[in-house]
This record gives sequence, structure tokens and C-alpha cells, in this order.
Amino acid sequence: MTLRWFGSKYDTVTLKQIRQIPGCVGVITTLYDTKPGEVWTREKIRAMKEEVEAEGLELSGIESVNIHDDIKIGLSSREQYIENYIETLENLGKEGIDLVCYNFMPVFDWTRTELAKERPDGSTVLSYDQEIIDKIDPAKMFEEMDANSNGFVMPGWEPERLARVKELFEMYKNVDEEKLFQNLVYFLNAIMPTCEKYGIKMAIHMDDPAWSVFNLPRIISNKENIQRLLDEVPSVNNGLTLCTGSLGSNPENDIPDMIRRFKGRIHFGHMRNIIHLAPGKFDEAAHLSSDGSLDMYEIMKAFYDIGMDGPIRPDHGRMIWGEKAMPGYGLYDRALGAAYLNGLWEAIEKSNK
Ligand code: DNO
Repeated sequence: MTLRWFGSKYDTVTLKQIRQIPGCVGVITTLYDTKPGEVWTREKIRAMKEEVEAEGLELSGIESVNIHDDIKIGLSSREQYIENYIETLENLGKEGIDLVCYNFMPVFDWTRTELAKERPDGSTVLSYDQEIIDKIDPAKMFEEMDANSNGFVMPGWEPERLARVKELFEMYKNVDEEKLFQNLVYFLNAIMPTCEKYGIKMAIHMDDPAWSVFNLPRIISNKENIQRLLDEVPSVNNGLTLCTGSLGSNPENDIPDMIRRFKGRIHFGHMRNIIHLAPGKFDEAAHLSSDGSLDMYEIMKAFYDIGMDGPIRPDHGRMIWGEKAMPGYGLYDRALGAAYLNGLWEAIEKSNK
């Protein structure tokens, strides 16, 4: 069990607090002052690792080493950015880090239409409504995310992206799903020898939500397209961040079934529950199964059955008890989520003995 941590400069949650969550042994973090395409130095990686270890936690993985848009678009300049990525991987490998989460979503990372929707119990959650997206200009979307994020810069919604949103849409205009898929395969084939040499597991994050947003191509969203990626680059180092909230946005995704099918290739788990309200419309929920539409017991059981040994983390939590933090990433509800997920795991483990 791990928790995502945004570093001492940006996070309201401290390593000391994280360490007090029962069963939480590590954090998932990244170098926040780097930009996609930049080489991470060993010194910076080591400093990050030492900071975490000094508090009695382990650095369980990186989320994310972001991919430069030129790689996703397939421009000739991608060669340089791939070289830089490889150098970063080498430096991570030399510092003993073996898990890298990333995504291959164009322009936007995850998308929501509301960051603090109030639920009947007074807690607030992130929510998504396709009808709103269909009426909104993508640049406006960026401004709204920014204005409602309690002053936090959220991952994937950095202001420098806002400044380029129109330009980015223009750049992606000839990139359809097939092209994006081929660009991903090209990138993975280029980095796999390095990943194999250092034992680094690449774990692609699911598209969130699990369908096309603003007509941008999305390729990691269901059983078929994920299987295709795993088959196309069969190295075990080409694996997944199985994100239940992202896949679960589409009720047709049978998550326990997908977990079983992708056995051996899931390197990292993001555990989150959501409530389906209508097609294309959902709210996030507490982790407890009965609070949402996903069966977290069945999901944890599937992880247990496949012998999942990579880190998992509670994903987005509700904002509760007056906490002021980055939407989705407060301490309280994620800690409740971790305790609950650990409880499920213990029960499943003992009933299987
Ligand atoms: C959202 C996160 C994503 C995730 C990236 C991985 O809360 O799960 O931003 O970190 O897609 O690169």
C-alpha cells in the first residue's frame, strides 16, 4: 500500500502523516520541477529518494515521467525526446527505481467537469458530465480546472499547458487513434531494451474517462485496445497502471475480468470508486463498495487471485472534515480508503488460507 505524494513544496500532506497510515509503506511521487522531455539527473533522483527514505518510507515508483507531445504526435523531433527519456530511465534504474507510471493521452490528462460537487453528506467530490464537455471550448475547460483547484496546480493541468492548448489541438489534428497507437508502440520499442536492462516496469495509465474527449483520440480504454498494446510490445516491462476509476467510467468495462486477463502485466494499481449517474456522467465516491457502482471486494479479489505484488494506492478521495487540499488528493479520505482496502486484502488473504 502506498500513497501518492506531491513533494514537500506542493503537497499539504506530509511524509510523517503518510507513514502513520496503517500498512502504508511507501509513496509514489515525481520530480515536480521538471518538464516533459527533460533529462532527470541522478543527483535529483537520489535527493528525492533520500527525502522519502529519511521518513521511514520507500519510494515505490514514479508517477509520472511524462511523455513529450512530439513523441505522441510522432514528429521527427521525437528522436531527441526519446533519447532524453532513455537517459532518465537509466538514471532512475541506477538509483534503484523500478516502476514508472505514464500516460499517452493527447493534450489533456484526466478530465473532470466539476472539482467540488457536494454530496448529501456535505463531502465534495470530482465529477464528470459529457453533456457539459460537449458544450465547452477546451481552452475554457483548462481555465475552469485552474480556477476551481483551490490554488493547487493539478497534475496534467499545468499552466504552461493552458497557454498552448490551441496550438496543441492544431498539432494533434492529423493524429487519429491508429497513428497515436503506432507512436506509442514506436516509443515503447525504443525504450524497452533500457527497461529490460534495469528491470524498470513501465505502467501506462488508463485513459480517463475511458472514451474520447473533445474528439481527441484515446487508445487505452477497454479490454481490446489494452490487450492489443500488450501483444504488440510483449515484454513484461511493458505493463499497466490498472486504474479502476478510469476504466470504471465505462460500465461496460468488467474490471475484475480485465485484471484476470492482464495477469503478469499489471505493475501498479489505482483504486477508486465512482457512481454511474447516466451514460457519460459519473461522480467519484468513497472507496467503500456500497458508496459507489464498483465492487471493490471483487476488484481486490481479482488482484489477489493474479498474485499482484506491485504497489497499489488509493486514488482520488472525497474532500471531508473541512480539509483544504488539492481536489482528490487530501489526506483524510485517501487514508480511509487505504485502511479499507487493506481490510479487504486481509480478509481475502485469510479466507484463502
Ligand atoms: C489523476 C492521475 C493521473 C495520472 C496520469 C499518469 O489523478 O491518476 O494524472 O497520474 O495519467 O501519467
